[in-house]
Amino acid sequence: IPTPYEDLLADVMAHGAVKTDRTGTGTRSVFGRQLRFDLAESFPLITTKRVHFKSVALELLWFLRGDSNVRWLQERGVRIWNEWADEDGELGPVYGVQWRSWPTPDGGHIDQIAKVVEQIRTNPDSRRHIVTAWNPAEVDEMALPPCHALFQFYVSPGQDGAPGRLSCQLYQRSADLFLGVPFNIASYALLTVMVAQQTGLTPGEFVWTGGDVHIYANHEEQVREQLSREPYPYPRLRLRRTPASIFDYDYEDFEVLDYRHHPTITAPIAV
Ligand code: THF
Repeated sequence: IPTPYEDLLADVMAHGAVKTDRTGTGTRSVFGRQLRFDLAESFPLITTKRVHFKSVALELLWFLRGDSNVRWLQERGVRIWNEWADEDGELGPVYGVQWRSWPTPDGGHIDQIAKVVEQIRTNPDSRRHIVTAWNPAEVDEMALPPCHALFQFYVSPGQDGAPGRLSCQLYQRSADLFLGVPFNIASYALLTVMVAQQTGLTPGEFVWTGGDVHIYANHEEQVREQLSREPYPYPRLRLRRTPASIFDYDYEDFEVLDYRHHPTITAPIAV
């Protein structure tokens, strides 16, 4: 069983430089790492602890709504963005806003998601299938500048009339390896599967590239526990229907099959 995520946890524990950070928690940190997951084989939901897929999926649907307020998540029992919201639940122009309505200088807006799906369909060989949440003009208005900052899709041509394969690579500038990264991997793997379905392609690879990859000082005990566990094979993901567009998915459309995992490991989130 390949365990790139667990190997990276061990790498950072062994080789991470002790480094202070914005939150004052303290980390062990390395710079520049890459993980690859074959989405044709299975769905990369980490098995050495329980990952709450429902929160992952609802967060992704919330990004795709173009939402900047945590209320929609809270109404569905998802609390993972509460710490950063103001008293009205606002986060500023974060992921969803940049993905769906990047402001242009002339007062218009760019729906990067609608555009990239259309481009994958009509011009699969393009090397410009990019969505960026990193808007330098607006980072200072965001409750938190984007950690998963930019992603690119890539279509491998199908052989002998078979459908092509859709891959995705994410650049994550800052990676909370124990708490955030299992969410981030599952989130982009899910997005890739959805975009593949919408464009008539089969899921290819998800490539995760991390910038500052760190383990917080108050997660080290949890990581040691996690590294003592034997990984299971990843589960599979099934889509129950083909929605009319990338914006029409519901949580009930996703079915995770055969998710065998070790127990939850709780840890405090650095704010
Ligand atoms: N800030 C920090 N310090 N780390 C992050 O990973 C992170 N994010 C988002 C924004 N700021 C961040 C928030 N994402 C959890 C998971 C993801 C989050 C925030 C919190 C979390 O607490 N997970 C728990 C329980 C989750 C649940 O049951 O719903 C877990 O055990 O996984 C990364 O993009």
